[in-house]
Amino acid sequence: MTAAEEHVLLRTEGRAAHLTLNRPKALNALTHSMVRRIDAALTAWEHDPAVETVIITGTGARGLCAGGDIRSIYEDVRAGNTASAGFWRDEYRLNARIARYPKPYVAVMDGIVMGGGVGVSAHGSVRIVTERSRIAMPETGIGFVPDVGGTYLLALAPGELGTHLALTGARIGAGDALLCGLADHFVPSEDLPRLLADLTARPVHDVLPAYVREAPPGELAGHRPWIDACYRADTVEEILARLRAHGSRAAAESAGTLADRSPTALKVTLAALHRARGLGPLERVLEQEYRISCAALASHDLAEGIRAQVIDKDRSPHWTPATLAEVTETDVARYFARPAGGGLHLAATAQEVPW
Ligand code: QUE
Repeated sequence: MTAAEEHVLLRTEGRAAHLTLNRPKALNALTHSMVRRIDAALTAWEHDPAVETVIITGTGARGLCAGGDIRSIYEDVRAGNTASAGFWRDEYRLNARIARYPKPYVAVMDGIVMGGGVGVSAHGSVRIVTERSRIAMPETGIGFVPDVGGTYLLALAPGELGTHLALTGARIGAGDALLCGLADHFVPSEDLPRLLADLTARPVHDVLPAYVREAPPGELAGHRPWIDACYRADTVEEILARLRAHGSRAAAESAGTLADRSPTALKVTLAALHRARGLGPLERVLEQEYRISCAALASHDLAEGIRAQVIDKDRSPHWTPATLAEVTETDVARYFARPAGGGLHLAATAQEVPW
């Protein structure tokens, strides 16, 4: 068995085809070979008349997927290599493919679903959350910027909730994921085995209604007033000033979180979200994220952030530049330039594919 064969289990059961992320010691973090294997399975199942529904789940008790294999990215950056660009190319292409997949793609977003895990789930057509769901785009904490279509999804969230989630990397539960448009249905985790068993015999849209329950209420709806008031600003400096001036504990806590994040990542993230609002389809936004990711590969903060959060786990990254004031508009603009190795080009929509 190759590593990819072990790390993504493929099986069909009746009418359902299962993708099971199976790297539980790394919280199912996605490697390049896992991305390629998922893509190959989607190709095979797309043309297999016996397959009616594709389902993605993760093994282990902790959840679907913690993100990308950022240890490999760390080693790549440290060695001055750019293999990670090839990983992102295939990963973002897969994210777009999931969004356009012609069969129901059921994502079981149970437990931890972060970064790359959001990319292989939140673009699906049937996104299920449970009482255990913990969803986040935490990239600014590793000196990176929300990718895998995260800036597309968060730019579409109500008001400025997506700006808050992208900048702070805050984790949300099921109710808030539904509110923010990252998920469609709440199903209690204890009912998932029966739901998946039913999908072997019947279409998802027939089966699902009997399992869907009202989600426990989230927290963000009650925070909309200060989130919208503070985050609807043109600069990170202005957002931080408004959060500090607001006077509520919640706003002060968010200000504290932002103060710990990479100043460069914060400014690039805000610019990426604002630009995403005018880019149109997911594919255009993924192309922008690819330019940003390639630029981040040459940055100081990405390697330092991964070191501090995942390698050494000292949780005290030394960002360079260390303050927002030192990050210039020219520094930010560099993240939106065409990469030296060429950009990513994705067909805009299924309709625009020329056949
Ligand atoms: C931000 C991230 C990631 C992260 C922590 C962050 C991420 C990721 C992991 C992760 C977690 C556990 C593992 C692993 C990677 O942590 O993307 O290999 O075992 O994959 O603050 O974006």
